[in-house]
Amino acid sequence: MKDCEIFSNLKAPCSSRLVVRMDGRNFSNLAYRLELEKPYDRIFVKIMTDACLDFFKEFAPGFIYIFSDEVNVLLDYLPFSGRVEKINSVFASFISSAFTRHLLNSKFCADLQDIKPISFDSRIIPLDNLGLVEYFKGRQNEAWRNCLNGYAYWTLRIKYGKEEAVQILDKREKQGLHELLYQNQIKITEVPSWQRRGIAIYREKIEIEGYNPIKDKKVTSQRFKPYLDCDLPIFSGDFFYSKKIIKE
Ligand SMILES: Nc1nc2c(ncn2[C@@H]2O[C@H](COP(=O)(O)OP(=O)(O)OP(=O)(O)O)[C@@H](O)[C@H]2O)c(=O)[nH]1
Ligand SMILES: [Mg+2]
Repeated sequence: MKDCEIFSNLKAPCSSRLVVRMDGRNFSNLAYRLELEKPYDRIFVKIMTDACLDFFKEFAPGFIYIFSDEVNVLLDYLPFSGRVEKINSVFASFISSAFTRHLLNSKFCADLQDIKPISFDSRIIPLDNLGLVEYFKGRQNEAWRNCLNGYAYWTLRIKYGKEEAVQILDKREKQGLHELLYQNQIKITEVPSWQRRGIAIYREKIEIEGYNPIKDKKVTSQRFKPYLDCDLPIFSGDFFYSKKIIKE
């Protein structure tokens, strides 16, 4: 029967770095059932980032980028010998469990009777250094589109039904959306940076003061701590190289 496990030998190439992208399954329905604030719910975002901090501590990736129900993990190493089935299944189940744990500890825990078990899908994207920068720029553009559309959609929903709002959105140019929001007192370029540009987790160097009893003097040492960055710049090569997320 082992012969039937035909995908078990499928391996990611060891010459590239890997991004694993996970996405919450049917989270539109979850948002509806939990009555999340629209377009952004701070408690939902905290549950997502807390789950990702658990992930960061467990698997020590180089970088995590989060927006909406999407988690992008950049790995510094090849886990599970690069076995695709193993990486996808372990990572997606870990993030689903971590998310569920934080959901149960949140104010939503009283409303969970009608909630189906949480799941995330997962896919692997092998990339070289140039591809990595382009990839994360692309995901950040998607976060921005998501922000613009989210605000525009929920502004339209005040006056229009679901289908009508979608139809109006489909017809409007990007500039038209800015104007629509502006007329409704929303300056989209001034909403919090984490809504426009997403959130990241990476290692930040910190200095720790200590004491060396042999030399009888104060010493400083350097440690790396996971850092939750809610005020990201627009992604560029500079960002990834200066933070040592990508090395030359
Ligand atoms: N109200 C609210 N909804 C959110 C928030 N973050 C994510 N969502 C919801 O999550 C959905 C994520 O989009 P998708 O991944 O395309 O939709 P999905 O329903 O998860 O569909 P699949 O991923 O294909 O299973 C959005 O459409 C929102 O409905 C939030 O902060 N507030
Ligand atoms: Mg989803």
